Amino acid sequence: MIVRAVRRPSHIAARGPFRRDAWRSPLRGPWLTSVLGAALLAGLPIVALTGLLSYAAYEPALGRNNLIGDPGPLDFYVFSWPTSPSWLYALTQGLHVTVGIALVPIVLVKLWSAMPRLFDWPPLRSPAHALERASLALLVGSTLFQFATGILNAQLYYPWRFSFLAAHFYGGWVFIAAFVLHAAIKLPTMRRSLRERRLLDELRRGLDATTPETGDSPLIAPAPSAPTISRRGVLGLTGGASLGLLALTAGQSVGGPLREIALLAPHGRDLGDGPNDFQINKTARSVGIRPAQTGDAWRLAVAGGARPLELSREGLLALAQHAYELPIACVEGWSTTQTWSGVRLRDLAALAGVAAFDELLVESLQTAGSFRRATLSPGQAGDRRSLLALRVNGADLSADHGFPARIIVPALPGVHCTKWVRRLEFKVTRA
Ligand code: HEM
Ligand SMILES: Nc1nc2c(c(=O)[nH]1)N[C@H]1C(S)=C(S)[C@@H](COP(=O)(O)O)O[C@H]1N2
Ligand SMILES: [Mo]
Repeated sequence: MIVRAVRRPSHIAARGPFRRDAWRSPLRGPWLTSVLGAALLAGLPIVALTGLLSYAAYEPALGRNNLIGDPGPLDFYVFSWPTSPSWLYALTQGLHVTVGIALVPIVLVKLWSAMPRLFDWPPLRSPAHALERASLALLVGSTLFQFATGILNAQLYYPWRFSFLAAHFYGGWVFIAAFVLHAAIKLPTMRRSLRERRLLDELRRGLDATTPETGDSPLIAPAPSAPTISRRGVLGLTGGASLGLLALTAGQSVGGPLREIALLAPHGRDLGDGPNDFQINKTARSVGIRPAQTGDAWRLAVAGGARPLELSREGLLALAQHAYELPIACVEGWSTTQTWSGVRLRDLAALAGVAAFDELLVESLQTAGSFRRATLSPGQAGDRRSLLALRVNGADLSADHGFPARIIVPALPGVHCTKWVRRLEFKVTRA
């Protein structure tokens, strides 16, 4: 037969990690992998969904704040990001980053538990097998990529040349597709395996009672070595590490006493003085804001209406002042709630004779860097709590917190709470 004449990979002996008996851990098996898989099935969808929500939150006017470029087919926005509740973005992005970080140990141990499957031999048995392996490669690759880029970004560390947002966004879609496929394929196996052993029983078993799983799963070592840790030990260490990361991270978003132990929070926690003593991402000096620019000569321009304005800080302080307790919620997961006071954006619009607008363009004194401009939707600029803030907690804004004026809008991602505002332009973009 012709087929016989072709030398097929199955005739080549497996070597190294491709040999099934190279994998010796007596703990590996579908049950352990399923328990870890179930934890990820609960946690990863939260991370993926809140990631997409973050993308939507950036986006008051389609395409405007999209740093990636023109909206494409993956950029579906079914709603305009709301301003209530004011802590919405602090919650969604806090979950994204905190749950993501807490899942790290589970992802790694899950990868360890399923490792033999990454070394299937022969590597490609059939078209179906090839497809399954391709989807696994995408799943593992995109997971590692999302975690690595996300964590480094939240640490403000960019050891790469590509755009984090574009890479993390499209990587997110690859992950979602591969994850849904993987979960759908594995769900029956997972349910069957979880029924075979009860978690509570397994948690009672010490090292002595730790025996290999039984069955014909390729995860089970054909020649297991003696156990050096129980399944209880592995799950305890993994869960403990996960809870430990949670405890050291959550405080940066939750606040209160937990903030004191948010040791993994990337930013210093005592950068200001008195009422201005709360988190600072970028200092005035670090982005090149000079005291001369923010002194008496500073004017706020308000454009786009029938009566363009130039207002000094005194002029702004002479207008009706309003105070609200609102969070700044950074895309990197941390947030901080303070009492801001200043002039309502909608009052400024009215004063400048703005009739209707599609977006509010905010420009900073800052000339370089990504966060010097932002656009707000009419809903965001029109909320009565949306301020051009001049003071915080009863004191003038400090230079680092955006003196003379900064944007504070409920539920707005922190990146758009522009500091050192120089100009507001109410724009009509639709004919
Ligand atoms: C399963 C994995 C993940 C998926 C599917 C995912 C998805 C997303 C998406 C779609 C965005 C919005 C991007 C944009 O606005 O263009 C985002 C933002 C973000 N993600 Fe993830 N992500 C994942 C894991 C993580 C992890 C583990 C971290 C770690 C801390 C993380 C940190 C971040 C940060 C900091 C942002 C905000 C970036 C910015 O706007 O500057 N992500 N994520
Ligand atoms: N002009 C300007 N405004 C800015 C930024 C900036 O770098 N420049 N950083 C933004 C980001 S990312 C956040 S989270 C909030 C709060 O950052 P802060 O702690 O540096 O004030 O301010 C935003 N406003
Ligand atoms: Mo931020």
